[in-house]
Amino acid sequence: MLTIYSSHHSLHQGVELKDGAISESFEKPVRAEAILRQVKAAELGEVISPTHYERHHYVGAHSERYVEFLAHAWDEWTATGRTCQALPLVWPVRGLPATAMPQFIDGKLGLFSMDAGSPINAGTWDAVSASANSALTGAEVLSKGTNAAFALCRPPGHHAGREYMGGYCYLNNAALAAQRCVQQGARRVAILDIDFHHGNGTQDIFYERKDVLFVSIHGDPGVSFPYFSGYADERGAGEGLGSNLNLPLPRATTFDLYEPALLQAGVAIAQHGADALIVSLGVDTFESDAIGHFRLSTPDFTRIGRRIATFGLPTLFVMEGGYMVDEIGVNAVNVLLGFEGRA
Ligand code: OKP
Ligand code: ZN
Repeated sequence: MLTIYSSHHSLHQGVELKDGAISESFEKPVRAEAILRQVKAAELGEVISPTHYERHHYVGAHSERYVEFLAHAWDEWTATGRTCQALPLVWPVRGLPATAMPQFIDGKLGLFSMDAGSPINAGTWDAVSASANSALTGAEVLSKGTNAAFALCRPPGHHAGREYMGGYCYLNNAALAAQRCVQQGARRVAILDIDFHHGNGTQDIFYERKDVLFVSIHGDPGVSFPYFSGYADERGAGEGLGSNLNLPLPRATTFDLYEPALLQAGVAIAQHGADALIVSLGVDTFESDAIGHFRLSTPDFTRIGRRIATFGLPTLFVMEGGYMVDEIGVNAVNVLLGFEGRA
């Protein structure tokens, strides 16, 4: 299987608010480096760099003003004299009108974010655009008739909505790939999100569309991030009604409970009549993950890959979460080896 990877990801090193203090983010460069190491150790296949895409390719899945905000946020932040990472501190919650876009960067940071989990620093845009370009390149490869590819994206993307960043995410890599598949002629695309956290951003982007099915298996949002999205009764709206399927599972879910959800996802993907499948591949469902609360084991990831292969679709895997650096490589690559029938 072909892997698409850019070393530019390491230009982004975030911080997060944890236990009342600012500290290094769980979402850090060694994650992607560990996965790349395992891709090579397992001889998964060739590793290529992404093609360059101008930023208008990000518009569609995202709004133009949001893409422009991301591209210029660091310059606008430093123009105010600050050199620390940029974080939002005020949000347009219910009751605040938010009719106009603020001119000042602090206002824009709040308008275009869902939480304080996506800091912006000097290298963020380079890393974020390289990550998006990896997913776009993967979609291109798929559209040319390849059966499977792996976009080793970092930062992740599935919490990023049409007009907001959050949860370590900026541009929605999986959504951009799905959008590219449609542009290249796929009539119907399915996105299967197996990260521990609900892919609220991907759901947001395709909620009113019927050509892209979004299916997500994740920790019950009543007790897990992102809390405000991911419930089973969110089924899509307008033309997209019925094209969104959330399968929330309780804390401490093990494979015996996970497997039926995966089977149900497969049925929905078959019913949708998808020509291509994008998998938002998070391995923070691992039993000892630092922020996820499921209990999947390393061999369970191979089983997941084997099961996804039975869906019989050209498949692009797009890396999302997973926070145990020692195991992230083996767990992610096990999904890919299982898919290929090599494990
Ligand atoms: C990103 B992805 C942990 C708080 C969790 C954000 C989680 C983002 C997960 N102390 N904050 O879906 O893996
Ligand atoms: Zn996650």
